[in-house]
Amino acid sequence: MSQKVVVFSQIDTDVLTRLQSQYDVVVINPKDGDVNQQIREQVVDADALIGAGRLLNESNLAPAKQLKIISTVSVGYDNYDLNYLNQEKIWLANTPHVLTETTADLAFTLLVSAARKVASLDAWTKQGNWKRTAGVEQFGQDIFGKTIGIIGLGNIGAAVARRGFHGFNMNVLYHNRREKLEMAEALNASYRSLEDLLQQSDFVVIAVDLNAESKQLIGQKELDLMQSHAVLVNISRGSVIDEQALIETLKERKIFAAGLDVYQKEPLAESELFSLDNVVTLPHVGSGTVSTRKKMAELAYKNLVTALNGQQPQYLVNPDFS
Ligand code: 8YV
Repeated sequence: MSQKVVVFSQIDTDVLTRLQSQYDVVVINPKDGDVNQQIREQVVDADALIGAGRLLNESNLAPAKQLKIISTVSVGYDNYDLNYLNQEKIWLANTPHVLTETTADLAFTLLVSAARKVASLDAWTKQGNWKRTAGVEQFGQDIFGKTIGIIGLGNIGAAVARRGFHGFNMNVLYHNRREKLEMAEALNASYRSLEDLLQQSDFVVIAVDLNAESKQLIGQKELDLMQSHAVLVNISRGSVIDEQALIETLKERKIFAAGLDVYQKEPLAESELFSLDNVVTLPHVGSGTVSTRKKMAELAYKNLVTALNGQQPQYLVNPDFS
């Protein structure tokens, strides 16, 4: 009797084909009706789940009788109820490292685009507004030699720091739950309190994991500490920022601009953000290159197969269900 794998979101086709050659695979298709109901029905005799971007908790996992692992095609895992998975002794495996540089590239893409008004000036030009030499209305902010403040000095935050220091000769500040002295020294980064980082940075990049401590970490009080020429970039999770406070801050032009890849509710179907010319909005594409998503899918596949073969996967979020 082959083991059953439920695929709960779109994954790399090569990986899907490999799974289908090894296991009894069921692919959840939103066109077939309510996805959570499909998960509840299919998870009953499933041995593994693979996918990303969906809330998995007791409400849709409770019927599972023999679920051994959820292999997420993501490094973040805030959309999984880890307490429930630990209680039910269900492994959660993720895909760190392979997406670090790609996501850091996207952070700088947002930083530069927001600083130099790339998105709004592209639209302005294409609408035929360029009638004479561009003037102060079209000017942006310098980046080279400025100060970048990174909130969250994990793998992605460190990659952002390297780009700032080596690529743009920036003065690198960081805030983290705890100081990372060795890493900071290697990155030429200086620790600051959150308040000092927000006050001293020309560019603030949020690269934290979403957890109880970082949820709503950046509210109106924190935004009000930023300089009027400063740019805020968020590549972490939308819920790290009070999104309405950010909208008001941008509407009142209390900061220069923002570059966002993540939002409190995704997909972002409608938002006041869409009417603002000082925010760049991307659709959660931090790791969104073909090669990186393939690497993530292959790593998630390897985690799943290892677990179904009775061994402990390399990248377990909860190795001892703690
Ligand atoms: C994922 C991400 O593709 O890895 C993460 O945590 O945010 C992205 O790389 C996204 O989470 C999938 O929904």
